[in-house]
Amino acid sequence: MLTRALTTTRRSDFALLVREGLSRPSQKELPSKFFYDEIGSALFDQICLLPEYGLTRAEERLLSRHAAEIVQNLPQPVAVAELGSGTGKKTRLLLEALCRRHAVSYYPIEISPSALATCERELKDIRCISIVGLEREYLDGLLEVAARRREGQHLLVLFLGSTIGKFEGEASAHFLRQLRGILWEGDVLLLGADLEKPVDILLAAYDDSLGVTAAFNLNLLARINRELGANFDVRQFAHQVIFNQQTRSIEMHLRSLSDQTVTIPGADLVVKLARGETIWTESCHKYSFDELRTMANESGFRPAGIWLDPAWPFAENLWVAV
Ligand code: AVJ
Repeated sequence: MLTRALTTTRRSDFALLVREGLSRPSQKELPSKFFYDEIGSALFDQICLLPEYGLTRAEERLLSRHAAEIVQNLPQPVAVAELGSGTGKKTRLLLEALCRRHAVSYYPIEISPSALATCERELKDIRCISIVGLEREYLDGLLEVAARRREGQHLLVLFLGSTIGKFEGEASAHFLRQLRGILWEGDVLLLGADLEKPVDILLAAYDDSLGVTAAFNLNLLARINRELGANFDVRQFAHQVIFNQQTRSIEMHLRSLSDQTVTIPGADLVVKLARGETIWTESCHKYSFDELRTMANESGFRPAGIWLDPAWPFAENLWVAV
């Protein structure tokens, strides 16, 4: 149906955060949100097909089995906002179930224009939804959706795929409290959370034998070359995955294979890397049930439903704003 996109340009945000992350005196880092340019988004779609990466299939199974039941637990009428739209494949299952009750406005919020375009293309055939894509950061986008809501209309926020796991430690609770602050009592959050599982399974999921995840990780350097005119020799870096027992998180790093100096004109920066030094690119926290319950309570939500996949420990959580 109706498709519109609201766009802003943020090239300078990329330059700024690359500069900040790579000038750190100790652990250098790059924000994982920049993985998803056109190539990165395509690589992520391939990751979701890998036998080792069971996460996306687990969530797809949960939504295809339980969409009707999830929808029964929602207030109505409801508008849907999704944080990070991905390809729209999982969202379709929910939107189709929702459409059996009433027509739905769907607001995918996404900083990657290519991901947003894919999602809009994939979902526009669902007749009872109107799609308004917002090329924004999550909470900026959500504020905009909240401002457009009609009298008596509730919000369903989708935060799928365990993307919540990228927030380190206290940052996840902080993010959820901010999100809660934009919502009204009775609004709902559907939160996908990957659960704790044996470390060998996790390591394989983030370091697959075909090297797709390695390419996904290395693409961040290639993107800095393309967009900021840098001269990273991508072959001088290796994909490295560790499980951090303290934080219960998978960490992805890019390890420098030699002493090297890289120039990044677009970020006005020259970086020196020692052989063996890493750039930390992503954390993916793995949750326990207790932790999810505590997180809900501490951020102003009441857990109202949880659905679990039997094959790959993953939880779809329905939380009501209180
Ligand atoms: C999209 C953040 C949920 O953490 O599993 C997959 C990203 N990185 N393989 C995840 C990812 C490497 C993914 N999230």
